[in-house]
Amino acid sequence: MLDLKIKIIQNKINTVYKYFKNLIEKNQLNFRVGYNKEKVLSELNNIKNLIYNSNPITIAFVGEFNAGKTTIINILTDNNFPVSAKPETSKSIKIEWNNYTIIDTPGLGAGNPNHDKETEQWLESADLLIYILTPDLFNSYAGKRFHDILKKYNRNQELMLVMNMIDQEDNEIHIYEEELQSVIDPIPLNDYYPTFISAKYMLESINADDTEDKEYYREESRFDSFLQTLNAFLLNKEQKSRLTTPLTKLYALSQTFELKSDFNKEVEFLNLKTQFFSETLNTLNTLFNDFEDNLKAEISATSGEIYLSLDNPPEKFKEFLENEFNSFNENLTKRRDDLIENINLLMQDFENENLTIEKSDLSKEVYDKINNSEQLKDIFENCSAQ
Ligand SMILES: Nc1nc2c(ncn2[C@@H]2O[C@H](COP(=O)(O)OP(=O)(O)OP(=O)(O)O)[C@@H](O)[C@H]2O)c(=O)[nH]1
Ligand SMILES: [Mg+2]
Repeated sequence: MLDLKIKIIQNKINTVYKYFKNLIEKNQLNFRVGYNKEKVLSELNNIKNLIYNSNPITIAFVGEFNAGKTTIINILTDNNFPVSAKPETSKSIKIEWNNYTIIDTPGLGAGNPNHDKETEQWLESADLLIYILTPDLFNSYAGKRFHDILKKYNRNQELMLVMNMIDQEDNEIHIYEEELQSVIDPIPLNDYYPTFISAKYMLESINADDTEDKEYYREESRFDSFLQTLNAFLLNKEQKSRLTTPLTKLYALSQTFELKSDFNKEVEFLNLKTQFFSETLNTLNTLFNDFEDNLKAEISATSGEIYLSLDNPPEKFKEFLENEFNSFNENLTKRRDDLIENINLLMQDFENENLTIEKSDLSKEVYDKINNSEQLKDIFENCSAQ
């Protein structure tokens, strides 16, 4: 059922794609430096493939040089790519991992423009980003660079923050959290799924012979919390990223050319629609987040009740347990039904709002213009927004 709704959104995005395709194929255009008609059409074709794509999504590990990107990827993927205290990775490396494609990029700020360029390409194009920082962030250029990147690439919704090398200082995690928050204000830090780890300790745990050492270093490395957060991040963002990536790319592509004739109204109309799609996606995402939070709350409430009852078991303990499980099931069913209902309401709003846009003065103006111009009819043929 959810799949079906996503299909509707995919079809709408496809309509926007068709708009663009006709616009580009049938018009006189001015291109930005480095672009021409063939290039734009071929990129557009790539975007079309993305709309319904089920290819593995790409996760780029980015951040300062020497922050431990390759070390972390090696641990995750059980590889042995070279790491070093000098700038080490110079070309991006692709690694297939659990249905994802991980990209190891060269670090930023090593003073090599080719490294920075290579990485910036992934900052733009990877589906999801994992930004690796170190506590060093706060006494170097790294903090400013991180801040600038957040601003320039506008990938807030697709970025996870990992602070590595916490073994280097003896701080409590909340100190790092507060410092990080001050760099990214006013965005709440938790939007970025922050985790704080030591890849070095994780390696020591892997290589330790002694079980006690293994456990000690594993705990100190905080790698388990990283894995847990990474899982949540991927689950939550994956579906959304599959939908927003083609939209973001269409938008970026629209910045590479301009029409020689006056299409301001059409552009305004398309922007209105794009914005409205992305708002719907955000709401959908919030619904899922809330559902997940509620689910966790139900689980912890029920297990809490049972846990407390163990100290002082009620007389009919079996019955008590049955009741607990029944009410847990009931609550769960209700939460699920609420979610489905909310999604249906959202989709209804989506249709209504779409209709309002279609019936607006702006829309009327655009369609009148199309109807009265043979050239425009040709362009928008077959792709009037349904
Ligand atoms: N103290 C400490 N050192 C680490 C940690 N993780 C990695 N290192 C070391 O930091 C150095 C850089 O690690 P890399 O994994 O090569 O870092 P990178 O981000 O891939 O570096 P580039 O490829 O140059 O961008 C190596 O000497 C690692 O052994 C950590 O958690 N703590
Ligand atoms: Mg590296």
